[in-house]
Amino acid sequence: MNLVRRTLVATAAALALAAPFTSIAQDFKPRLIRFGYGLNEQSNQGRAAKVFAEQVEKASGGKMKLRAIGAAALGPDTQMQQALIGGAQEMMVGSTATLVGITKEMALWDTPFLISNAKEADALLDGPIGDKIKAKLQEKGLVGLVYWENGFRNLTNSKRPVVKMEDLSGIKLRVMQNNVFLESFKTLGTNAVPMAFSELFSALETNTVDGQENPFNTILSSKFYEVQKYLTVTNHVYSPWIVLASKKWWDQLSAAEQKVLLDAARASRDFERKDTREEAARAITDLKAKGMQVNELSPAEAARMRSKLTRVYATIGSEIGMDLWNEAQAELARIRAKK
Ligand code: TK8
Repeated sequence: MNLVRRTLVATAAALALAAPFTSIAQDFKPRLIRFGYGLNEQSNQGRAAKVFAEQVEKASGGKMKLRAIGAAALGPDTQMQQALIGGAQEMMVGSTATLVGITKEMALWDTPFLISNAKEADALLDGPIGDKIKAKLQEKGLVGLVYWENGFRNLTNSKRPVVKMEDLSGIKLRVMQNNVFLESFKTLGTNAVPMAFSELFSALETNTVDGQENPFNTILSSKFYEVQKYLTVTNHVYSPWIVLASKKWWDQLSAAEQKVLLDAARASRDFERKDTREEAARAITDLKAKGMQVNELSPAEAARMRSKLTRVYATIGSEIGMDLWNEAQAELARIRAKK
């Protein structure tokens, strides 16, 4: 290497080193971001929130501090959503199901048996349909960053093993604050009661309700096995979580700050899905070890429940609009054809 080239290389290297620091000074203000979530720190939600916080802090050179606040300490999902819209809180992660009152298109994700495996979930949520629904949040004062996996939901109760549909009759079942879930579980014969997740453990403990439905991960991390004897593997719906920002607040951020949050949100999503799937794969064994009695439905009973539940499809179609419903079905067909 001659001297000129060597000098050029050295200068380029020095610039490359210096560049991130100058841009951090210019593009990043000190920010404190409150990131609320509903489950506890030891849950899949808590672990991914921690990864998100670390990435944000690292990528902003310590300028942006993301404080992850779990166990609904900032309020249940619906309350945090309102705080974001008003600009009183910066960020959260929560269920899409509790967002339906704000953005009705979110009800697509409540469709029983819409998604049948992880590959379909990722492709649909991260593709044009997921983006379109996420974009609808903006006009309501929210920014949707990424979808995390809550997971396939299963049924627990303290009364009896659910072997056939009739076993559900009269069971007081907590559902999320969402009409599709309410209608679905009424259709199956339960006495369905909408309730915030933050009230659920004590409602189960005091027998205010007999049962609930959530993914294996949540049944484990929220210790529902302490107050629920029976677990029925129903996989009746795939639930996403969504990472949200207050639009009022988001619009004040620099492009560099927004990029840090988006990149970190994507990294947290990839971590969260992997972690959730690994935990879910071990969960039945773990829940049995904790004393739960687990049963799978016979194919005939599963088919009966399924055909009852698909009756709510008409309600969802009219709620989200038939155009979006048809687009989602077509997109799913494309995903399935790809293999
Ligand atoms: C946690 C909830 C939870 C959801 C529910 O805040 O409410 O049952 O599945 O994950 O969003």
